[in-house]
Amino acid sequence: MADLKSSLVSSMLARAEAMSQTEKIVEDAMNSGVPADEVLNEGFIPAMAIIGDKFSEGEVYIPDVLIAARAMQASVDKLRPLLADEAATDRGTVVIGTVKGDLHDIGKNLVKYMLQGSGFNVVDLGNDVSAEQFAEAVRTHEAGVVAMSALLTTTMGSMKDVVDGLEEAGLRDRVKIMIGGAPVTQEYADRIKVDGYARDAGSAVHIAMELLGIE
Ligand code: B1M
Repeated sequence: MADLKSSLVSSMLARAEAMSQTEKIVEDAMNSGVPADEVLNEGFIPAMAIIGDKFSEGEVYIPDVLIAARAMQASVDKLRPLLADEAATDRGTVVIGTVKGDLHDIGKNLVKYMLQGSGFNVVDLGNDVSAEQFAEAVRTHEAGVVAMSALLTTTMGSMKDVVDGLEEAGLRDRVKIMIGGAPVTQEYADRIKVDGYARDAGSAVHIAMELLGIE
C-alpha cells in the first residue's frame, strides 16, 4: 500500500494535473481490487498527512495544499457510495460542522460520509459555523447529536462557545455533543464537558451510536 500512498502524494501535488492524475490512480486501484476503505485509510489519509508535513517544512505552499485537498475531495466523493452500507436504516439526525473561524472541512466531510453511510440523517452546516447556527440547526432539525470538527488550535475554543450557546438556548439537555479533529483530544472533550470524542471518521460512527444508545 506504500505505493498507492506515494503515488497519491505525487498526483495530488501535480497542480493542473492533480485532479485527473488522482482520479486515474484511484480508478486503477479500484480496478485491481483494492477496497474503497483501504484507498481512503491507507492511501488518501496518510498521503494528505505527508502533504501537510511538506507544507510545514515549506516544501509546498497553500495553493498546492488547496489543490491537493480538492483532488482528494473529488475522489472521496466518488468513493463515498462504496464506503459503507447505504441501505442501513435511519438512526437519528446529526448536525455537523467545522467551527467558527475554521475552514478545514475534509475530515468533517469524511465523518459526514461515514455517518450517512451508517444510516444517520446528517445535516451539514459546512465550515466556519457559529454557535448560533449550530443552535438554530438543532432546533430546526430536532437533532439528537451535534458533531463539531476543528483543525486549528486557535479554533478549538469555538467548540466551547457552541456548548455554551446550546446551554443558553435551553437545548443542551436535548442533544448529545461530540467533537473531533487533529488537535482535539479526549482530555479537551472532558474539559469542555461534551459527551463524546472521536479520533477518526470510523470511530465517530461508534461514538454517535453509543451516544444515542444504539447497539
Ligand atoms: Co491547514 N493547517 N491551514 N489548510 N491544513 C493544518 C491543520 C496544519 C496542522 C498544517 C501545519 O502547519 N502542519 C496547521 C494547523 C496548526 C495548528 O493549529 N495546530 C494549518 C494551518 C496553520 C492553516 C492556516 C492558518 C495556514 C495559513 O493560512 N497560514 C490556514 C487556516 C485557514 C482557516 O481555517 N481559517 C489553513 C488553510 C488550509 C487550506 C485551506 C489550504 C486547506 C484546507 C482545505 C479544506 O479543508 N477544504 C488546509 C489543509 C488541507 C491542511 C492539512 C495539510 C490537511 C488537513 C486535512 O484535510 N487532513 C493540515 C496538515 C495535516 O493535517 N497534516 C493543515 C486530512 C483529514 C482527513 O484529516 O481533518 O484531521 P483531519 O480529519 C480526521 C480526524 O481529525 C477526524 O477524522 C478525520 C479522518 O478520519 N476528525 C473528526 C475530523 N473532524 C472530526 C469530527 C469528529 C470526529 C472525528 O466528530 C465530530
